[in-house]
Amino acid sequence: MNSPFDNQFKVPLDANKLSSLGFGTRSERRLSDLKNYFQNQERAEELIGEHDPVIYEVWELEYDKGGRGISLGTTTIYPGDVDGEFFFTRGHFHAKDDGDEVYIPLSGEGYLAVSTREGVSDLVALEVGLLYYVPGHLAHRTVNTGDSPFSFLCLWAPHIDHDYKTINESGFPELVFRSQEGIRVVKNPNYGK
Ligand code: PAN
Ligand code: ZN
Repeated sequence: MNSPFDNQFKVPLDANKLSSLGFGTRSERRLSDLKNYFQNQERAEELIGEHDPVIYEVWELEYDKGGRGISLGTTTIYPGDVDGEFFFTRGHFHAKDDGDEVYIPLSGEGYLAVSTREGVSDLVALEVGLLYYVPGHLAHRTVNTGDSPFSFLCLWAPHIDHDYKTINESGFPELVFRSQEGIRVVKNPNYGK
C-alpha cells in the first residue's frame, strides 16, 4: 500500500491521537481472547462471565509483507489483574531472528518481559522518555503494572511474521503479580509444559 505518511509525515506521540488519525486498523483483546494465558484459569472464567474486560487495544499500520516502509502500532493495556496477575499482552516471537523491533513507552507504567526460545528471560521496567530496542530473537510481552492505562508505540519491519503459537503453548518464564510492595515476579510453574 502507499504510505499515508506520503503527505502526512508528522504524527503525535500519543496513543489516543494516533489511533484516531483515520488510517490503520484498531483491534481489542478481551480476557476471553487470553483466558488460557493467565495462571488462575478459574478466576479468568469468572471474570469472563461477569464482564469479559478489555485487556488491551492495538492500533496498527501494517505494511504488506515484503513491501517498503516501517510498520507501526500503539498498544494500550488497561489497568487490572486476574487474581493478582497484572494484565498483559499475549506476547510473541518474530518468526525470523532478524525481526528486530523498537518500543517507545508513551504513558503509564509497565514492564517488558523478554525471553529466548531456551527460556533465558529478563524483565525491564519501561520508562517514558526512553527507547527500547528488542532484538529479533527475543519473545516479548508487556505488562501494565500501574493504576492507569499503559501505552507504547512499536516500530517493526514489514517482513516480520508474528509467531503466537510458541508462547501460547509454553507461556512466559516469569509472571508479574500485584503485591503490597508493588510488584512480585514469580517463576512460571507451567513454563514449557
Ligand atoms: C506489538 C504487539 C502489541 C500487542 O505491536 O503486537 O503490543 O501484543 P501481542 O501482539 O503480543 O498481542 C509488537 O510487538 N509487534 O510486533
Ligand atoms: Zn513484536
